[in-house]
Amino acid sequence: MTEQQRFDERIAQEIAIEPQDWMPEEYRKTLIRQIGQHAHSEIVGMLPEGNWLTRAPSLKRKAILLAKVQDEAGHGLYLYSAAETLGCAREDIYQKMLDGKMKYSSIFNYPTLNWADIGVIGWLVDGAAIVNQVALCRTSYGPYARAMVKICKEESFHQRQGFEACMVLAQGSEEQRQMLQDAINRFWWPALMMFGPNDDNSPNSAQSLAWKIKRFGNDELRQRFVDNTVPQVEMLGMTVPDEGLHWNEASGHYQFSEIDWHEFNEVVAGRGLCNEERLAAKRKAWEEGTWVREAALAYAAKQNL
Ligand code: FAQ
Repeated sequence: MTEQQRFDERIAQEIAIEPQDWMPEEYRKTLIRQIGQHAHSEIVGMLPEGNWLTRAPSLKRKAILLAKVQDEAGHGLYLYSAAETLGCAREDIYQKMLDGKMKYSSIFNYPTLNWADIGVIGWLVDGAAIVNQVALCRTSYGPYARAMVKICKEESFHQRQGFEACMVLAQGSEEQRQMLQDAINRFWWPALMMFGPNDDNSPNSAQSLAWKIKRFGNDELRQRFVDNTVPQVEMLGMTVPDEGLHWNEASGHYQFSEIDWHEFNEVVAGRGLCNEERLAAKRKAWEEGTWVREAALAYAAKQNL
C-alpha cells in the first residue's frame, strides 16, 4: 500500500491524521493556511473587545470581559501550536499576518462603537464561531480537532455571557434598547460573512471537504447560524436588519437576502473600516514587545546553563 493510499484510507475511515503521519503536501499547506488564519483571528479578535476593557459599565462586566479576552489569547496559542505540528514556525506565519500576507477573519475589521457591541460580539460573533468550530471538532487533523474541543467549551461560555449582556440591555431603558438594536444592525451581516463566500465561489471548499478538513460547506453552516439565531433576536424583542428575511415553510429554514459580497471582498482585501488600525496595533505590540521576548530568551538560556 502506498503512503497516499494509507492516507486516503484513514480519511475514509475517519481515523485522525497525526503530525508524524505522511500527508499530501497540499493537505499540509491547506491546514497551515486555515489553522494559521484561525489563530490570527483569535489574536486580532482581542482588539475590538480590548477597546472596552477600561470602559465596561461595572466591575462584574469588566472581569468577565477580561477573562474572555484572555481566553482568546489562549485559543490563539493552542492554534499556533497546532499549526507548528505541521512544520511551520509561528514567528513566520505571525509575520505573514503582520505583513498582510495571511488573512484573519473579516469580522474583526469592524469597530466597536458602544457597549452593546460587546454583548453582540459575544452573542453573534462567538455564536457564529461556535457553529463553525463545533463542525471542526471532527476535522481530520488530530491536533486541530482536539484544540477545537476545548475552544468550543470556552466559546460557548462567551456566547452565553454575550446573550445575557444583551438580555439586560433589552430589558433596560429605551435608549439601551436602541443601542442594542444599533449593534445588531451593524454586526448581523458581518457575522454572516464570517462563514466565507458562497459555496459556488469558495475555491478551497471542494478539496477541504474531500479531505474532511471541512465537514460542511460555508452555506450550510451559515444557514445553521441564521436558523439558530433569528428566534433569539425575536426573544430579545429586536429585529434582524434584513427585510427579505422570512421563514420558508417548504425548506424548513429561514430564507435571507443576498450578502453584500462587494463589502465582504473589500474587507478581505484589506479595505475594511479597521483593517489598517488592527494591523498597526499588532505591529506596534510586536515591536514594543521585542525586549520582553529577548529577556525571556536570555532568562531561559541562563536556566539551561
Ligand atoms: N474573513 O475558499 P474559502 C474567532 C478567505 S472565529 C477573512 O471558502 P476556506 C473566535 C479564505 O481564507 C473566526 N477571509 O476558504 C472569536 C480564503 O482565502 P485564502 C475565525 C475569509 O478556508 C470570537 C478565501 O477567502 N474562525 O476568531 C473569510 O475553505 C470573538 C476563499 O474562501 C475561523 O477561522 C472571512 N470571513 O473557508 C475571537 C474558522 N471567509 O486563504 C474573538 C476556521 C473566507 O485562500 C472574539 N476557518 N475567507 O487566500 C474556516 O472554517 C474556513 O477557513 C472558512 C473559509 C470557513 C473561514
